[in-house]
Amino acid sequence: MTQQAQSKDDFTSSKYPDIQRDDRFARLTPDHVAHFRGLLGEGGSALIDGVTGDAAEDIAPFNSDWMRKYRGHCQLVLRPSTTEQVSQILKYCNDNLLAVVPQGGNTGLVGGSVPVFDEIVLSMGRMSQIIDFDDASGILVAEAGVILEVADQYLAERGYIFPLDLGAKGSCHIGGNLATNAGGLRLLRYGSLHGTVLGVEAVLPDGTIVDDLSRLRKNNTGYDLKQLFIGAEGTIGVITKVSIQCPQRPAAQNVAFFGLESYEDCQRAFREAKGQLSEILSAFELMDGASQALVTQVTGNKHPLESTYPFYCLIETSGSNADHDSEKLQTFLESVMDQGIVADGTLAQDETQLRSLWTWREGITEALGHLGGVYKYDVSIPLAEMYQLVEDTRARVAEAGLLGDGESDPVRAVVGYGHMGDSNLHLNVSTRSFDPRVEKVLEPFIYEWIARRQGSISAEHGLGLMKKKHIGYSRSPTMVALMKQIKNLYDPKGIMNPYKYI
Ligand code: FAD
Ligand code: 2HG
Ligand code: ZN
Repeated sequence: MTQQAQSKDDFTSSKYPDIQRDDRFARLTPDHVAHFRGLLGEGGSALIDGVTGDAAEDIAPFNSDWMRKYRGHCQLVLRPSTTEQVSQILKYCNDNLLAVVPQGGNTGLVGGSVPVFDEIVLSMGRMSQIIDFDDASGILVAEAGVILEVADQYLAERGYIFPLDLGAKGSCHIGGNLATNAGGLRLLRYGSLHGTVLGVEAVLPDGTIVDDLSRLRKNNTGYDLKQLFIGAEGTIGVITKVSIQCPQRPAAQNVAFFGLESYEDCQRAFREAKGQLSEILSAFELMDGASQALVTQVTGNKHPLESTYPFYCLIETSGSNADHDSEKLQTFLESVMDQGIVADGTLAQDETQLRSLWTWREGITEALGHLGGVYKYDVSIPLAEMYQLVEDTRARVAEAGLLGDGESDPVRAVVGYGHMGDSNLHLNVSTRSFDPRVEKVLEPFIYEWIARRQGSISAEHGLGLMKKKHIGYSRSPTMVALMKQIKNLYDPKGIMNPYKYI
């Protein structure tokens, strides 16, 4: 995926000078590198060493995040292939006060997966084995570095589905998905990873291996400690293995895509979809007209609907009977059109069309990434007010004189889309390049707007570095203090993913 090139000034440490390197942490020496080389073996791919030699080009992708917004100064990437190696690495880092950033597919959108200064990157890409699958129960056990799409293809061949799907599936790891508690496109149907994950194996900073790789659906024996690793964003340990309950793959899937005249109509359509499609509804996604215009601009593809509308919705059904489901969806579409809720709509006639319709929703993030820097806000707000945030932000950016079509206008567009079925909006401010003037107009305005409505400043992407200073908009001082206690208990020396949200 081509993104904008980065310049010297793009280092996180230059852009955010208020973040200072913690001098408690040791600086890497050739002796440290020799130790890791001894641990991981001489094999070429296990270690990328920029300490004793020049490895700038090889290390660059591990230093930069997917958005090209954050960039660190890491000089050493370690790529273990076993849990024991992860344990030995972390123990050594803990003993020697070397800071570590766990990294999966590096698709995170809040700057959590890359170093800020010279932290070691612990990349999980070589821990990519599927360990076990039980055909009767649907329980999959796999290493953390398995790519989400690979896991899903493995399951597809066995009649099952991974209970999470998202646009970055070709790159993100299931360990990274757990670490961010990713939500994705079908949370409406399969629920959160907090419910589907049955077990986790993780390594604590002192090298302790926590074997909680349960394959049990029910297990009420004290605190459910695995939950702490889900959504911890690499701040208390490294997830090395995952056990997850996978549902039966639906025999039939159908997709409808329609245009609507107002956000109120989107809400009415959602209400109708729940009523009429109930048990087969598996996704209800929202896209505004501005987001679709940008996807059209970047891809050059013909939009599925002839006319343009201020809003679009994508509905997916997943069931066991194709004829029954498509009849239901057809009746639904006729009903919402008769009621004047939906202005125009189309139904996918085959698998190719189904995939093509999905690209108009799934492909927004990638398309916008081609146009420059994107400020991303991933928020939960009560449904009735959800789109108002986009309108208020657009008005604010315009008022500040930052929005326009000219090359010198910093902001190209303010767009909104997201998982309407989960009241999760993605507000994206598409700029020609990242610009502190824009960031100043957006923050803390957006966070204050959300806090006033008791929303969440992070619905599914996490806090990372981006929202480190802003956690207080969604969590009380008591809760933040409890989180700090947990962090100190698991990582008393603070070596795990420092400078990030906790
Ligand atoms: P990384 O980006 O490598 O890491 C993310 C965080 O997890 C970091 O803090 C890192 O330190 C930590 N981490 C990674 N692996 C481990 C591990 N094994 N143990 C401990 N900590 C670890 N998110 C959604 O929720 N829903 C979406 O629909 C969605 N769509 C996306 C679409 C695109 C095109 C992109 C680029 C991103 C999208 N995301 C979405 C963001 C999402 O967070 C990630 O795609 C994914 O969950 C991160 O996985 P990863 O392996 O890339 O993790
Ligand atoms: C999605 O739902 C992802 O497409 C990414 O969560 C959202 O890029 C974004 O802001
Ligand atoms: Zn999302």
